[in-house]
Amino acid sequence: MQYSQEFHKKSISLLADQLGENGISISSLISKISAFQIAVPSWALGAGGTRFGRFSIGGEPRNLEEKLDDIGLLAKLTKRTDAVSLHIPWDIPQDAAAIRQKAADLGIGFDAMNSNTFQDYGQALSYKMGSLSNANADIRKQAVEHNLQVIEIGKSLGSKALTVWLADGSNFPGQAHFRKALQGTSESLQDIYAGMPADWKLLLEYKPYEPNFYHTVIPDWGTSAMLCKQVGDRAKVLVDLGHHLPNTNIEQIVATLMHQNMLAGFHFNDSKFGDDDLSTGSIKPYQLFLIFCELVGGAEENAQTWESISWMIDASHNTKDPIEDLVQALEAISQAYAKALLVDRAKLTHCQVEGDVVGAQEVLQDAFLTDVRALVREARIQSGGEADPLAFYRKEKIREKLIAQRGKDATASGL
Ligand SMILES: [Mn+2]
Repeated sequence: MQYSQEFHKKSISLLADQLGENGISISSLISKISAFQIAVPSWALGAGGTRFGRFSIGGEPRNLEEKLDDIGLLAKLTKRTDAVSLHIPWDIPQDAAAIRQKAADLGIGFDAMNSNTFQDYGQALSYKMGSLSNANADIRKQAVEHNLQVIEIGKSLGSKALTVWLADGSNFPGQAHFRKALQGTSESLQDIYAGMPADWKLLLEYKPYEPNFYHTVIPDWGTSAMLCKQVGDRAKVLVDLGHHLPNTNIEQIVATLMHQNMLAGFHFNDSKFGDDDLSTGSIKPYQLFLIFCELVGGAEENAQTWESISWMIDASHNTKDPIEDLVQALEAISQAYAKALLVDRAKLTHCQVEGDVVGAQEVLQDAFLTDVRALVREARIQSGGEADPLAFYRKEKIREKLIAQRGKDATASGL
């Protein structure tokens, strides 16, 4: 919706009055929203593919340098991201020092490194039947060595974390030995963990199905947490919002993990049916809000510190301009966070103790239904970002400029 500068000022002052009456300071909200930065994955900058096709948006980044340029642009417009999450082998830097310098010049750091043992890319042994869990010890060893190489590349860039997502599993009964697959995975992860610097953390992702459809070695948060406990203190569970069966109570999983200080971080996206990787907040914004309520509550009640959690977008699809999509995602995440900060937690606790179910729901709805767009915009303006990043992007014809510079058929690496 179009808005004038004057309307924005009126909105923010009205909101300040309303929140002030409830004892909430707007300036402390603005500083929290401004400080909250979400990493962008290198594979979200090109049009995503499906099993059926891929439609290039044009002007996609052709190499790591151009991916950094796109994230630098996003950072400049939104002030909501300050890091990139790289994927190896898609993003192997030719000159790590030069890449690190370029990123620093753009105000971009290196978030968690992602290994890839879910496809073959010319390595000696195939991952067709799995990687860290493979029944063949030589393949497990090769997969461990790949992860160790990813750590080395990450060290050269200043990253401090490794994310492991395993596609390992089976498509038919009898294909895999469940217990041996878990044992192999646990031992492989221990070998990887032993090769990690002492200030790194390991983020272990889970997913119920796909690409395997009968069994997945790490299908859920419980299995991931169990493996992490076998591996070490710096191994924790990564929650990818799309990696759940329909209607799973993800906010409860978040609370449970925080209760055990086992939440490593997030992969933000949204879904209607499965691992759809749709834009965060586009399908289930109330769920996203409830997840943030648990995050804010868990941090305030010292279950786990806010700073110990990693934040990243993991979305990619084939019908939007990827930069516009990321602007929308960063906005949706900031809004959900801002709304969760508005929850009257003392009142909520009172309602819980008194058994006031209606009152508790009102507390949450009050926060969720508050229009925080002006607040998030004000935080962005105060940080030096664009008041309306999407409008700016379109007005400046940035995609057209990227197409002129990189070509209509330029394709980013990824799926
Ligand atoms: Mn993910």
